[in-house]
Amino acid sequence: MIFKQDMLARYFILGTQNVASEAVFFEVLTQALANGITLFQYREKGPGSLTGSDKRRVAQRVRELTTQYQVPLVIDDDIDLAHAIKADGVHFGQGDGDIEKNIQASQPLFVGVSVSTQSEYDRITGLNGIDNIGIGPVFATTSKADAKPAIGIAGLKEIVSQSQWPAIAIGGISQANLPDVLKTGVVGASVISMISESENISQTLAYWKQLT
Ligand code: TZP
Ligand code: MG
Repeated sequence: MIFKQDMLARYFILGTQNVASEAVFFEVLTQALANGITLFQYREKGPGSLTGSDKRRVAQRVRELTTQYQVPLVIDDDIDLAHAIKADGVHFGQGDGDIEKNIQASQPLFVGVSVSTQSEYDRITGLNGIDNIGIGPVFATTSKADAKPAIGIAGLKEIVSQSQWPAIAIGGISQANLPDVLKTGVVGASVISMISESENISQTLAYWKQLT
């Protein structure tokens, strides 16, 4: 799949550790796919996450579902899995090893990189093979145990304004702060709990669509 920045508009992230069960994981994912997310990132990471053959089995089913709904699929920090299931992209955090080696090994898939601070941005400036960056956490988050300090709207704006790549915001994004987030120049927002904890995913996504 060719990378297009429109794919980043409504970027949903989920792993089985974010929800009560595998059944709930697929229920939430299916509703999100059916109601207008533009990209899905499978992020199986942190306490309670699956590994090995269980992760591979879930990822395979995620690939089938995303293909069915024609939504691009990105795998967090697992290049081998991304190639094995024919995902569309890979995403890396700053702690996920040598970034240049990761970019190389990910080709021809598209590549996203997380950036939390100015110095993290400076470290990747000028690198080839990056398609987008994710900036945050913008606000406090309960979805990532080892999240860095929140940078706020001002911190987000500061990095977005210099970014040579399409940038998305991440971390603590809610329906209430989404309008302010989208005014910073990002091409989209990425969320876990705004969708995974929504009582009405179709309504949440209808609201989001109408803002973008
Ligand atoms: N990276 C920075 S914050 C975060 C990740 C994966 C978690 C985002 O989850 P939520 O529930 O949208 O705050
Ligand atoms: Mg690339």
